[in-house]
Amino acid sequence: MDTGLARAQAQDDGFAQALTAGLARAPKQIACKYFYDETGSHLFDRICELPEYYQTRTEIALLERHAAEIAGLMGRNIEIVEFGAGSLRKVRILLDAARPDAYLPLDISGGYLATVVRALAADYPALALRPLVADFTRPLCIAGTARRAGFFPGSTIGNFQPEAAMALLRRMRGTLNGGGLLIGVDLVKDPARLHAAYNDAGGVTAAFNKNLLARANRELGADFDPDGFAHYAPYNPAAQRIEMYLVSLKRQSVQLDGRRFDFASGESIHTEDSHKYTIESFREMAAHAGFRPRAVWSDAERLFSIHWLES
Ligand code: AVI
Repeated sequence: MDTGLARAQAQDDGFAQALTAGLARAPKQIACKYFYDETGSHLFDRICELPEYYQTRTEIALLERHAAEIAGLMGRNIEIVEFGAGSLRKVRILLDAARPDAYLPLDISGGYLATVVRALAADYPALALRPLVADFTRPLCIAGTARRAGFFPGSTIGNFQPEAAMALLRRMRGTLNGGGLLIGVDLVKDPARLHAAYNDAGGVTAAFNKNLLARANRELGADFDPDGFAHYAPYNPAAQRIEMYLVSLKRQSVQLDGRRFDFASGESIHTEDSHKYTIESFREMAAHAGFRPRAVWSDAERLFSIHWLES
């Protein structure tokens, strides 16, 4: 698991209401945070391992290569706050290098946080573990005055529209008590490479996308026919983003929550945008959000970037 958007739980995350409202809109849409029920989180873990999905392994390699420098920039006596408790593999690199006083994983899922704490407690006996059940996309207040290093890997920032991304960065900045933010950002690149990453040969991303329909059937008693929809994920070069859709392959109707939703053949549900940035465009956005962009690390192919932003 890689992201903060991940691990949204089946309990009551507003899926029913969001889906009925989203299907009533033209064009139809649903927020991408609803991908991450248990099945969706497992599918996302598989995406992170795909040969076509360069992001996860590139970010991990960057963290490993630059851990000492990152730790130096973070400084001593800090707390690390992770926005969306993500891949333990990534945060362990930081915990080992920066040796913070405390780790505050922040996630919408209390169950996942308990797993994180259990996994880390044995290996880091001196580390204070302070899990926080919270939705980091909402206004945030984290008690305490210690200087913090925020951690937001996985290019989850790309799943927000630029205005919302800027607002999120601003809110994160407000929780750092004068510290900085370490953030992973996927880069603009050859569209063919991006296209392959979201249209993998094994069909895992397609299954991840269609799991939204299966989830609606499982949890909400809807009657979607997942085979009646196609996964469609083109790169939009003007907007510099991958757009993900579920496209109806026929004229069909779906029952959900006592309501009927009609689909024309070819009509789509917009399920995700994944924005890509240049190093410069991201630094500019971070500066608009009030940060001072300091260091940036990227791989030789310029696939992915990690930024250290000071507040
Ligand atoms: C979580 N997020 C950064 C992923 C991305 O690349 O935008 C989600 C994803 N969607 C399809 N593949 C991966």
